[in-house]
Amino acid sequence: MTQEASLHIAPAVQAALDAGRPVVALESTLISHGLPAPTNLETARGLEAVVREHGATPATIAILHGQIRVGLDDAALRTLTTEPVRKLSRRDLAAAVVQEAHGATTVAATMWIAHRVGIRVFATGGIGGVHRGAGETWDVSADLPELAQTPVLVVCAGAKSLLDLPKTREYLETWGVPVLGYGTAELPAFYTPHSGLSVDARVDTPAQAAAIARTHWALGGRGLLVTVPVPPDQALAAQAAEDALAQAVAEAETQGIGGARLTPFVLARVKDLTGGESLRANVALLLNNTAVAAQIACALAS
Ligand code: PSU
Ligand code: MN
Repeated sequence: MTQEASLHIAPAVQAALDAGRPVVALESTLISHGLPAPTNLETARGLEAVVREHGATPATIAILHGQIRVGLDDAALRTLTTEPVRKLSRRDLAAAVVQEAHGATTVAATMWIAHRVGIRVFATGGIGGVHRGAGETWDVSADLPELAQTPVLVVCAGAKSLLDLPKTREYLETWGVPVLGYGTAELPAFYTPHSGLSVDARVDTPAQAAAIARTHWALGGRGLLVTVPVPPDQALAAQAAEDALAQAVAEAETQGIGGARLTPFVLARVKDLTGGESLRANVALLLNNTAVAAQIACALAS
């Protein structure tokens, strides 16, 4: 398969996989399109450091010059924050490879690549989902069908209320994706710990999450979500988050911004509208999710 020629696994990641040691995949869309500079590069480095501190190997995934890369060095992380980089979901991978482009992978694309190389745990901030108004626009993130078909455990802080959370929840139920709450029985809503929606099961330790993942896979299940509330001291006030998101979504609509550009636009607007508070919350929850993912990866490997 020609695609193999364009897949490169970093030696440290390959060594860990060969030895059965824990590996945590990290996505790159949040670096290139989700966070502003210079926070994005600092965060990319910080997430890798957190994985290492917890005894696992980080594997940040992206496409550089058309090559699928699993595990990035610092020069590659810098490229993702300084050069033009496409946002790549599943449908975009082949064109980026053939056209030798740089691309940052979404949750969907990262999950798929992680699975292909044998990585089972992946940390991110928030997943994409069913957008508000999806009845008209049909805007449903490719992250959802990927969770339905690819056996990777994804650790996130829930999804933003920019999305239609009840519909997102329904989609996951329909397609058999377990939604676990880490230390909570309520689905977190990214900037805040509360959505008013329940999770399918609560877990309180990495070992409990790992046991459910193992059993889900043994039963023929595919993706699963572990949702971790934003650390309480970093959470946004619910109303402030809701107001900022509503205003950003309305502005996107007025300006005709939709599709793949919607989430990056909304994230940037919410940051300005909250005076940077949303950015602090975003970074804090990313670091926290990544620590939980590394602990789960260790539990799965033992
Ligand atoms: N949510 C965030 N930050 C992000 C994303 C989501 O808080 O950076 C990114 C993730 O990479 C996710 C993608 O997979 O947006 C979903 O985009 P879309 O809705 O276009 O599928
Ligand atoms: Mn979309």
